[in-house]
Amino acid sequence: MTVPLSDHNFSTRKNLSGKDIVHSKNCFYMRLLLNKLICCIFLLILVCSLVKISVANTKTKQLNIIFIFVDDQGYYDLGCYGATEVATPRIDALAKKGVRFTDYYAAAPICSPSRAGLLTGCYPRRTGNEVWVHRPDSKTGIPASVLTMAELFQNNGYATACIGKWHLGFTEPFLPKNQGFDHYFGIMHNQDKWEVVHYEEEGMPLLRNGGVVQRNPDPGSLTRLYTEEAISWIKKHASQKPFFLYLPHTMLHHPLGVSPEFEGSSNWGIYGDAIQEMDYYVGQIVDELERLNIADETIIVYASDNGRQGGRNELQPIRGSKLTTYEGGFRVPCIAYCPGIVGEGVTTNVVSHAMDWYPTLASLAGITIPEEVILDGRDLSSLLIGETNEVPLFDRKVSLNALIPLRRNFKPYQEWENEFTREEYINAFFYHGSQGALAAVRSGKWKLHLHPDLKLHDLKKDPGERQPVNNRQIKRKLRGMAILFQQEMQ
Ligand SMILES: [Ca+2]
Repeated sequence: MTVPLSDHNFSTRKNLSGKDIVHSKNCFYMRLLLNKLICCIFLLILVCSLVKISVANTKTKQLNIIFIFVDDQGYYDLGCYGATEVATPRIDALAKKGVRFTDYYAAAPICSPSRAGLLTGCYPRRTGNEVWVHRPDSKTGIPASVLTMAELFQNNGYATACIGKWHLGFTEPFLPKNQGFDHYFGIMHNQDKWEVVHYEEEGMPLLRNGGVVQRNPDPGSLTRLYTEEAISWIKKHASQKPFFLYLPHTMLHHPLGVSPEFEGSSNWGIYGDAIQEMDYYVGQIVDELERLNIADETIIVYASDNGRQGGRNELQPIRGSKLTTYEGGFRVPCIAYCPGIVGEGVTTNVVSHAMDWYPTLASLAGITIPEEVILDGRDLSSLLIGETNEVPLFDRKVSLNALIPLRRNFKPYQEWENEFTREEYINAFFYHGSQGALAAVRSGKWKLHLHPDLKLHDLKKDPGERQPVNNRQIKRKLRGMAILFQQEMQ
């Protein structure tokens, strides 16, 4: 007896004569159907998995890094940090769609040590780069024994480039190509009179991998030239290796310059014009990432290498300029942006600093920092991606390089043993003057100036550092941290 499939009735045996056979055949077809269904589900799962793997393969390409390091931009000198004299819509948009730091510190109040701090993840003095700047006739730089952030990324399969001002040594061992960069384009030094004098006869060179592109380039052309080189290099690598692009601009360092189309564009003279040109060219990079469809796999960090000046109105209380150890010398704009990965529209007041980028970017790229490397930076990747809203505790491995700070030496004397924890010590920030001497310590909201007298400030109440607080216990605590830090750095 043949039972058409449409006559299947698996629940009403009584309606069928010879029901056992029918039931048996019905069962057979049911099994057949079930088998087919299972096969279909299996195939569906398989296809979905393959699609997923395929998507994953395109998206698990390691994160690209673009670090835009602007020179001498003060804390209040972007729209998103309170500037009213300039319009910076493209950089402000990065802050609006990313993470903006309110209490972020450069490693130093001057160019070379600041760059050393960023690229090594260490206080500049740990690598012998704490004093003033490297002139073109400098014989030193970052020692070969130090694994720079660029070397770390290069060793992990990244294409690497430095486009812009180097300022970290000019003899062979200290050149960008020997510090982890596959590609270099830019002026190695400042264009001020102290450095130009070295090239009096032949003129200061704009270089591409050791070859002279031009001599004594117009400072006003450099933001555009660096950006064009950066975009060309990004396009070359977008579909190949992940890339690490370090883009230390010559602007906004003196001598200032702008392209003709930005002259007079701001209400703040040539400095404001140069900021607006910078904003435009940051926008060009963002647009190119979107054209290349890699915006969501590329993190952009925008930060200044040191401060410039204090506030200009009552809403801008911090004071002090570049070279000083007041907040105005160290506290600078810093923004991180990567749609879909970095938190959106976050403003954080955690005390953070340039040395944090080394372990943070390594973690975001899935790179484990080798065991022998000691860093002063902390892995803030969990903060950036929104898993935490504070610096994570160091005894919990919340991210790949979270335990890094525990490699630092922490041996408090008996007298300091109960004054502060290891956590507080690691999270403190140590300010050094332009000649490399330890000048101040910040722990939480407290900042203690060490010279000429101990002066304590509550930065939450008094960011302008104008009303010293007499709190013996806090003074003693921060002084203890300073003493321990001096020991650690010996
Ligand atoms: Ca600088």
